[in-house]
Amino acid sequence: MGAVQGQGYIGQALGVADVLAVSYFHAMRYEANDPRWEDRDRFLLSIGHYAIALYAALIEAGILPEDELETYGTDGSRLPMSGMAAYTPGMEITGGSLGHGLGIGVGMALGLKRKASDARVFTLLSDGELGEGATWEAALSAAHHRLDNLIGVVDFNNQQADGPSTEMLSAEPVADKWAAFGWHVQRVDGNDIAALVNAFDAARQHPGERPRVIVCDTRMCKGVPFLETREVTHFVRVAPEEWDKALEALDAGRPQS
Ligand SMILES: Cc1ncc(C[n+]2csc(CCOP(=O)(O)OP(=O)(O)O)c2C)c(N)n1
Ligand SMILES: [Mg+2]
Repeated sequence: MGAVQGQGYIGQALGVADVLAVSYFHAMRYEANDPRWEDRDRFLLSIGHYAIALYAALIEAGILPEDELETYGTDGSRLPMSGMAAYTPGMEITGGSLGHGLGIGVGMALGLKRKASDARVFTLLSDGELGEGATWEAALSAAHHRLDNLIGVVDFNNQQADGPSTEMLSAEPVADKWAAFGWHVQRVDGNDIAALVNAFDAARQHPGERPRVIVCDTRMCKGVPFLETREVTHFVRVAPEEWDKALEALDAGRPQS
């Protein structure tokens, strides 16, 4: 998709791909041919600029057709650059105005409980969003309402628009903060599939009546070494001749099955 458009938030997408893989192919319940199925687990993309990453997951999951990938970011496409619920099957919310996803997740989780549903709400948020007051208001509400059906997933890539999050407005010690707000907390290497599988299992199975959060330390541009080492990664610039090299690096790193 990035190569088609010549741009895109591919640093974020590569960093969070493992988290999405475990979410969609291990942790979540859904029907690919019925994205509005009432009993589905909801996946909320608070960080609308990560849409390119979620489209890839939705294509792999069979919710979106693969040939639509070529239309990414073009006029009339169902795959706009920032995630929008009105356009895309499987896109539960219109995120992108940052800081709102967790609050929406609290509302949905509360609603599902009132309907006696056992569906879960997964909300993917970013380290940059930990600098938004509304995120912590939502965190407070989730614990107050004992929302054990809400799973927050933080993509902690330690990057935001102006530089490393820990230097811009640090949320550390981040696990302690979630715990103080009453959440069941885990912090894992977000590019380690086995660690993610364990964390998602533990989050789903934890018996306490508490919301749960998985803070995932991820690496921007993961899997493409010549991009991983670039200094400015919020919006990584990829030269026209570099797209093929990036795809080759990803193919070379593919695990043997
Ligand atoms: C409320 C709000 N403020 C500012 C922005 C502009 N903005 C878009 S992405 C971004 C960076 C946010 O941090 P994070 O999501 O951690 O960035 P990344 O990891 O993608 O670099 C900002 C400030 C926005 N979309 N919404
Ligand atoms: Mg970030």
